[in-house]
Amino acid sequence: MGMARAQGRRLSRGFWGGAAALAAAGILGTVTVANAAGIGQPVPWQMDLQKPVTEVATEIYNFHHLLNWIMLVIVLFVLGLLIAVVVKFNEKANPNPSRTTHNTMLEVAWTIVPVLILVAIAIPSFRVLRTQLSDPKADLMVKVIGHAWYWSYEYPETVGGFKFDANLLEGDDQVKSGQPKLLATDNEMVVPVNKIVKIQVTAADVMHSWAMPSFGFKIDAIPGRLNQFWFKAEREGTYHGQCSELCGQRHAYMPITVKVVSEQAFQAWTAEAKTKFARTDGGAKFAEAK
Ligand SMILES: [Cu+2]
Repeated sequence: MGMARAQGRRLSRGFWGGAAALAAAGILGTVTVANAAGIGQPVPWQMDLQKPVTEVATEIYNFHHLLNWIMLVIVLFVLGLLIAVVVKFNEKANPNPSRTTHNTMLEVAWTIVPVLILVAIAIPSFRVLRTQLSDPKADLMVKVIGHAWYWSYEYPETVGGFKFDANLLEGDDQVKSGQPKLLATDNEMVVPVNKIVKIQVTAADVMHSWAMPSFGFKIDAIPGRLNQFWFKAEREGTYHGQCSELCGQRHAYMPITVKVVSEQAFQAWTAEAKTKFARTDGGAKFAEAK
């Protein structure tokens, strides 16, 4: 028993060594977070997730960072134990190994502590799910249709009833626009800021997926089915995403661009879009939504 206690002391020294390493890594982690990514599009050498601009994305972002910290603590703790074992309990340093096989306190601890960690993870995890599935009342509905290989958007009669395609902006057009390569489209989906936008997503040919990193979601576009998701962008700007379901030859060339604008700018846009784009008969048809 005396030997076990001595081992316990040695283990605890390993633990404090790990804790010191953790502090160092914490400083490193802060530096990484400071090198935060761009808004609405990735940047070269990006380490972090794209800056979130919706409630759902913010919760996912925070949850992601919480998990990283928990992971870091566990990894360093295990690393500390491993180093302690290697250094202090090798054959040379510890020629007469202990024959101890059970330690009730230790066994209870290493059962309870992981359970507590999982509970601590489950709580914010379910909170994110609840926000995602909260399904608030829509201020604007937009129908999104995936095609091989572009997206089209239909706006309801309440804002003018029109539809248009959004194709990849390439060549000189892309260079002149100053928009990022392979991420920008000729026509953008435009939505008002701080309004709940619901999208109903389907596909005309094969499966696609409408994904917008800074809004914190991707949703499958499946022929013959209608998927629905909501977002409330809290910051004006231009946001880029990509088709995220391998859909064929030009899968990498059907980006998504969403412009989040003020209410007035949105009204100005719909007034223009009404004449510019093809009219839908009585506006887009939407599925019954809560
Ligand atoms: Cu696709």
